[in-house]
Amino acid sequence: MFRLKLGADMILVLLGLILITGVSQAQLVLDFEDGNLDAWEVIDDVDLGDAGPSTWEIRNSQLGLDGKALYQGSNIWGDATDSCLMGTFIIYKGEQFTDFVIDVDVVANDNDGMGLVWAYSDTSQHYRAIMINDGWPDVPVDGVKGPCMKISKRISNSNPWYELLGAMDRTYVPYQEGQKLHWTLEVTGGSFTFTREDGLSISAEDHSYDTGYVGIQLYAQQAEFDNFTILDTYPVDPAGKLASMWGRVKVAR
Ligand SMILES: [Ca+2]
Ligand SMILES: [Ca+2]
Ligand SMILES: [Ca+2]
Repeated sequence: MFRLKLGADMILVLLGLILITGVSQAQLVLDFEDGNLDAWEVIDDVDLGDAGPSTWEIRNSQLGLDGKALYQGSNIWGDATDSCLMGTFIIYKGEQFTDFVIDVDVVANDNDGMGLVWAYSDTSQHYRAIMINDGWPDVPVDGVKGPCMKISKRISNSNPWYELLGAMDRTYVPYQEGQKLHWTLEVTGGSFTFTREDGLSISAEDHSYDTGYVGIQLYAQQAEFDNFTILDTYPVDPAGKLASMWGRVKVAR
């Protein structure tokens, strides 16, 4: 008959295991210091209006970030009718994520569209949070004209491209151009919260897409990015992991 006697030391070990498995989270910091963009894929959107292709590169920061930074210097923008803030993506292909927190340093060299994308499968399937200080698009297909910040779901590679999930326009505060900015995006179980360094924040919820790649989207914007940090917060079978670790502890005794 199996008998388990829980001594105080065993209880401490078990509590320690629960703590370790419960909070064990992998963090990835992409600081671009190795000059290597092999893990990233550049995708310029379809039917673009003007000024492509994109020119993503790693350069020594010229805008006050740390050492080397990711930079996009073209003014690539727009679908043919310029209706929904499209341009270019750079997607980190090293790993896919479900629940996570992204932190990134940003400096904008223009007043146009920039933001993050996630649950990215391809140009027709992902989410984005994007902001713009300028007054575009002139005739927005989703009804929200800049200056604004919004969260959208990409649903097609033709009109209407994106479905609006959340928007801020009258209360939007323009970001500072030429200054070091910081963004945080938290994604948990289909809830999204994008927060800027000045506290301006937008949230939305959707459950169409879950796992996918993460990256950056620009519309007519030149900007540097650095310290692109991804904290994976998705619990990978914590019960199974705990059971197997507990089994090893018992065997060891
Ligand atoms: Ca750097
Ligand atoms: Ca502009
Ligand atoms: Ca521009």
